[in-house]
Amino acid sequence: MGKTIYILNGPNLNLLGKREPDIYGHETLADVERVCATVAGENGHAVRLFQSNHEGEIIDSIQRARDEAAAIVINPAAFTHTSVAILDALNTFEGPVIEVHISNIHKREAFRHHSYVSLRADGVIAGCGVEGYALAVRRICSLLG
Ligand code: CA2
Repeated sequence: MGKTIYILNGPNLNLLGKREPDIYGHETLADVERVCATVAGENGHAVRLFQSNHEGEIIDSIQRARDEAAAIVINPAAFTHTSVAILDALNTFEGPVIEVHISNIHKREAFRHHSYVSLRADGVIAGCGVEGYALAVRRICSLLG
C-alpha cells in the first residue's frame, strides 16, 4: 500500500528560487514538491511538503510524522547546525530519515560543517542542488520497498 513521505524544510527555504540563485538555484519549493511527488508516485507513494521558519513548528511536524508518515526527507536549513531539539524529535521517529542540503555545506564556512541531524539521518545528500530532494525520495522508496 502507498505510504506518505514527509518533506520538511527549515528557515528561509520559503525564499527558494526568489533570492540568492547563485547558491540555491532558480527552482522554488513548489517545484521541489512537484518533482518529489512524481518520483514518489512512480513508486506508489505520496509526499507532503512542509516549510517553517520556526523550530517548534518543525518539531511539531516531526511528531506528526510519527502517526502520518513512513519516512522523512529533511532540510533543516540553519537549524542543522544548532538544533539538538530537532535531533531529539527525529530520534523518536522510527522510519528512514534522509538529510538534504542544496549547497555543499562542506565547501562553505566551517560552522556549516557540523550537523546534529546527521547523527540520526540514514543518508545525507549535499551539493546536488534541489535535485538532492528527488534523489532522497528515490532512496526512501528503495528503503520502503
Ligand atoms: O544548503 C542547504 O540546503 C542549507 O541547508 C541551506 C541553509 C543553510 O543555513 C545551511 O547551512 C545549508 C539556508 C537556507 C536559506 O535558504 C534560502 C533560499 C533562497 C534564498 C535565500 C535563502
